[in-house]
Amino acid sequence: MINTAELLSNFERDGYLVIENFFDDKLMVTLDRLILEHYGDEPEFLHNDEFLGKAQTDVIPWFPRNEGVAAFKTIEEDSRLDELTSAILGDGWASQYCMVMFSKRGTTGQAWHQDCSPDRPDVFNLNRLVYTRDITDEIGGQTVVVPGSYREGLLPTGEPLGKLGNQVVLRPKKGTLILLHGHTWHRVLPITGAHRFSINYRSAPSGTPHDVTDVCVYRNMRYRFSTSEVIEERII
Ligand SMILES: O=C(O)CCC(=O)C(=O)O
Ligand SMILES: [Fe+2]
Repeated sequence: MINTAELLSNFERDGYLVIENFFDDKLMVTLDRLILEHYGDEPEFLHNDEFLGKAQTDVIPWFPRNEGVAAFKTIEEDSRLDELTSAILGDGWASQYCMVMFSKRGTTGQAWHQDCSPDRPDVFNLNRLVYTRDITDEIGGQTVVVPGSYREGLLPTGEPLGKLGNQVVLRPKKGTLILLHGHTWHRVLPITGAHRFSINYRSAPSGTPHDVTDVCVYRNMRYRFSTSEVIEERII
């Protein structure tokens, strides 16, 4: 049983929620296998060198729903997830896309960022992150967040991989659901022990532009993915 009212109030306080054992093991094993099959042994980075150098973000995305991989639909249809999402985003919220983010062993993970600009507090995305295996300190790739930061406006300029005060390290396990407000300051720690991936069912409140996450805010720049360009240098 999930207590939606309590979870909602925690989400509003912190800008994120971690719920362990939300999804059953069998589904996690199936999705995990499909992801490994897709990437194979030597997946290639998609982004250009400028992005990889400046953003210090080593991820290889895959959109399995665009290729009609049916197993990934089960999560979209989960009524408990639907109820929680409605509580957070309100009626008429929309699903944006399902994206797997894969990081190879030995890569930097993801630098501090906000998925979209916090200029307007009511214009944001919600990450609904699913983990098909345990993220342990041996593997690395822990997700790091600053509680309540989604209400603090712009991510401060500074070291893209530096420590932020009040940061909290999350270690999601197989079957964990993390709900994360796109304005929350967050990052992924370096991947040291093995490859690491998460599945993100991005969603947004009714009326949010579909390309709301096209421009991502890092501590040293704003970056537009659709045109692969730095649209603003942020002076550290
Ligand atoms: O994979 C994670 O744990 C976080 C991913 C992330 O930053 C995002 O989906 O926006
Ligand atoms: Fe993010």
